[in-house]
Amino acid sequence: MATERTLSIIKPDATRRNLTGNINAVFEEAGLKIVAQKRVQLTPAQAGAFYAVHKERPFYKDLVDFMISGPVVLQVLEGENAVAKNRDVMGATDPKKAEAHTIRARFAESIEANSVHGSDSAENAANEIRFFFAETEILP
Ligand code: IDP
Ligand code: MG
Repeated sequence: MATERTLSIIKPDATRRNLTGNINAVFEEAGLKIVAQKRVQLTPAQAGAFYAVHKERPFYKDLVDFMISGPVVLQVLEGENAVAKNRDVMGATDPKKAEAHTIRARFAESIEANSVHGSDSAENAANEIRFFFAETEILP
């Protein structure tokens, strides 16, 4: 298994409830190392471009509004199989369908306000990391 990097976002529902540390503990206990992290307020343009793949979906506008409703924590996670491992610890998109130990089962408010984003492939991870971070900001 190769060492990989993935992009994680702690979403506004979770920053609002002061859950950054609880969520980071899950990543670290799973063997994912937080090699870059910054708390930012996304602009509408940034959130819209980041989720452009969902532009035609009925939930797109609400999703962008939600993602700019408060600060997010942008992160690069590194570890063995980091993309799949992060998806495992996140749990299913809909917290009602997520396994009990996962971040979304434990912390998410709804299918939209589901506390975390994680890249879904190595290729998307590379693009998403580049969207938010300069290489000099990533410190393994
Ligand atoms: P993922 O975050 O598990 O990869 P995606 O299908 O890529 O799920 O959807 C991106 C985000 O859009 C979700 O995390 C969630 O915030 C939101 N979303 C997805 N499906 C729905 C829906 O049916 N209603 C409302 N929001 C949704
Ligand atoms: Mg996705």
